[in-house]
Amino acid sequence: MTKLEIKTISTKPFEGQKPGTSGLRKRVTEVKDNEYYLHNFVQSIFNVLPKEQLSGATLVVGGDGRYFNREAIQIIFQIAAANGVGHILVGQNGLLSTPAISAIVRARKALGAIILTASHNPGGPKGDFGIKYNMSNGGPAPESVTNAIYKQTTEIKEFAMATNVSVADLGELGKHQWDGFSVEVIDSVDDYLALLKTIFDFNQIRQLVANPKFRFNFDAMSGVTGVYGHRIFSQELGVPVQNLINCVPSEDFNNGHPDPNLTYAPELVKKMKAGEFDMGCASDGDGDRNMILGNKFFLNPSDSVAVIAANYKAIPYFKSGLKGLARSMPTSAAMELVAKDLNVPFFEVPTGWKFFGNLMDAGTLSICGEESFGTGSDHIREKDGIWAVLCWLQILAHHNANSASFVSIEDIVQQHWKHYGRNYYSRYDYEEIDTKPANEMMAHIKEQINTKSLIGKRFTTSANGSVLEIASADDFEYKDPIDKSVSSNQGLRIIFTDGSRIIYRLSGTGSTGATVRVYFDKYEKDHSQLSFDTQSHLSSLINIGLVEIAKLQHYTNRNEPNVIT
Ligand code: VG1
Ligand code: CO
Repeated sequence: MTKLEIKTISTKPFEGQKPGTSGLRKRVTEVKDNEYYLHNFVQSIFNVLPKEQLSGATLVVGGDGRYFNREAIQIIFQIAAANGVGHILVGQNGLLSTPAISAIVRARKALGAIILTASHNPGGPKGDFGIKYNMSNGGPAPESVTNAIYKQTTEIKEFAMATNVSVADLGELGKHQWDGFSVEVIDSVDDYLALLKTIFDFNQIRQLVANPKFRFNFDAMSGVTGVYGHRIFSQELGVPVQNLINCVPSEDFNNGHPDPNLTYAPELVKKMKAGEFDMGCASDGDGDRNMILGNKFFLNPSDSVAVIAANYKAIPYFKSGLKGLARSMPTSAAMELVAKDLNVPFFEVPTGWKFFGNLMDAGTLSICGEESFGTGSDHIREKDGIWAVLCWLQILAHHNANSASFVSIEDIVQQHWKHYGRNYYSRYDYEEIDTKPANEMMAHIKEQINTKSLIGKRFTTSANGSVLEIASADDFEYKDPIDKSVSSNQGLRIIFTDGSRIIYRLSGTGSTGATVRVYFDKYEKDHSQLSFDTQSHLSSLINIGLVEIAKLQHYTNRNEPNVIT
């Protein structure tokens, strides 16, 4: 058997290799043009993993298929082999969705995974590259680990690589063997599909898909889920292939922005607005996000996860009940109403999926979500776009099993609002703002929080002259109930006496400049208040948030957000 030819190479630290909300995300140019940029980061990951665990371990490697992933995968093979890793499972053509990786790590009892994705950020030679480490539970590394990796990147002096390791054809399934090291190219979908089949009733969903009253459309946004869409929706569930759009993974997402929202998925949004389909869905570059639309109806992600939780009985996986429910802090408060109603524990965590993992591992969390089109459960430790689509298919199948007229997504959501009340909710994103003014604006808000000048402040709303009064304001801090670790500075919160909320955060997933996110949430219980247009119903709160409290235009010189959700 071929012996590994291991070399140690000297290097110098690069600045700024600090993982953000979800891994390290950088412009491809920065990664490619700086020799050993990627090598340093990968070696730093191995430097923090205990040697005895690393030795002979199995690692999963794959990504969303973006530009530079193929080269990066070969580099990871070489550094992993030199660091004692025994076995690497890599997706065919290097493709694995983030949720599929989580499923594979768990099913195959791997030590962890290296995921190559910048998720919803654009790709291509001028786009972004991303890399992230996941742990043996299949979830993103917690802050203690990412901080340790970052520390290594600031001190690194050398890395090791096995120069004779490479796999020329990642398209062919099978095993490549060296002395003490192997790479196995595996099917991108098999393990993940096997898991989904234990969660859902595929037969019941097949019947829904075959119902002529139900028209379904899926948009993979030229990301990795094209592969999964073909296999799961088409081959397994019978969706006609012509109803799968942008389902060929592309290195630059077909020159698009693989972020499933109302701005960046225009093709799908147009069809749904025209009433061409009863359910339209999209996922992001790496397949962990989902957007679901009904016929001429926008399903807000915060509502989506709350409705899934309320309808848990339709989904076989949850047949023995729910352990608990959770949402990220800026996500609308719809979820806790469901938790209260079902009498199960509820948790509010900071933005980023890594915060849900401990609760799931401790057996206290079943379903959770983020307003940013992220929805998931404890079947894995990542959010899961295809899973969310299947949840909705299953819920629709359940409601339509014995119904003469078609029960739509909108019908189900309206029913939900009647029972629980409605959280009008919107997020404004201001992208590519200079870091300085963005920080100054946040400091301006923080100052008002620190001096307690906001508490008791009253605003007369333009709509009907009613008064909104601020009850509390803080900088969100989270203490993990399981490992007791504390995460500070997780977003500025303004809470009003009627429960309305305004939240300010700076994005932690961008590669350059700053993105300001402002979130608005207003609850209405009265049945006469459930059918307003979201933007007009929130207009007073939005004005208070942008003008009165943040002085956003003054600081950022921006009139309009890039994206409104
Ligand atoms: C954004 C979202 C957050 C999500 C994160 C990763 O983070 O707001 O909810 O968990 O992206 O999603 P930020 O820091 O930019 O607000 V993904 O699909 O990019 O891995
Ligand atoms: Co993603």
